[in-house]
Amino acid sequence: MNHHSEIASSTIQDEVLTGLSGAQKSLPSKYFYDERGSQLFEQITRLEEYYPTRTEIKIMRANMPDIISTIGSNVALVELGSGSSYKTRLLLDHLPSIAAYVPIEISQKFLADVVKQLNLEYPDLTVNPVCTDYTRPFELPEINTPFSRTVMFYPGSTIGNFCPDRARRFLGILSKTLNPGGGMLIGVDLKKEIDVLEAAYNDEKGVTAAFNKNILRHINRELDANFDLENYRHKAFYNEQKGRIEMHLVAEKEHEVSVAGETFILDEGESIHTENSYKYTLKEFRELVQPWFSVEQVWTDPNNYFSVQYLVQH
Ligand code: AVJ
Repeated sequence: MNHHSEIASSTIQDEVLTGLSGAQKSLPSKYFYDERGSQLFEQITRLEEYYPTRTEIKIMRANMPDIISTIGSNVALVELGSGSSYKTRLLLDHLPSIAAYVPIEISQKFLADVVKQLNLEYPDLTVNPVCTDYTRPFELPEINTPFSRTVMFYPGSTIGNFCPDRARRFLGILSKTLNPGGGMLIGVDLKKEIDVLEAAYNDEKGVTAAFNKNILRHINRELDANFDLENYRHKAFYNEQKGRIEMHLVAEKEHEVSVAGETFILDEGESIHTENSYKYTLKEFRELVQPWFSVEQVWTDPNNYFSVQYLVQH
């Protein structure tokens, strides 16, 4: 075991045990994304009910010339996430010149796969990957060609996984990594009718339910735990007061589970909170980023379901 994975495994153990020890049990949503979880998420993005991905892509396609001229030429493009998405390719295909493309991703394997693929598809593109947890302070790699500025790409409304306070602090960390004048192209899901929101997390085919339960399978494997997926049902609802979708796994009967040598009791009906997905109005998001960024441009769809925003560090 190398040094890095020792750190990583003690972190997952601490985080999981802490989450399960609270009055409201919880698990960190980043642990959805093992190989199977990432595949399930891919399936979610193609569901009829799941509007965010499709809508974000439509917004990007419809406004590409404007987005490209806003970003400008010869930038260092930093993506938070491995950059395996269709959205990354939209940018790479349309930006007239990119000094370097820097995908930042915690999984060594996902990152290596993407770099290999991008080198094949974009032989002239300089790819400078960084393998790290981008939610912690990090440094950008040295970029050997001159570039106009650094622009981060953070699509998918992944920012919605943080509560507003943590989102603001996280954006503060990112703004320190950017130079003044640096930019961020970010996807932000918007507040809308509750039934549209709730349907997106309660699909007919049960893919979101399988995605939610998969976090237990991942933790079973990583931490030598014995969650029985059959004991849980998927629950997702919009918490209007907090402005977020909450996902939970609800125990259908009282039972015990052992995780990394510790035993936890779940009562019948007790839930494990697995994810928050915050939704914003344009005004709320503008105020959230205000300590570090000005919102320079906002692109939306005709229904105002989703937004793609260009933020400039000030
Ligand atoms: C990847 C965090 C944006 O919150 O909509 C999808 C994850 N969870 N369905 C979201 C997710 C359940 C997704 N994000």
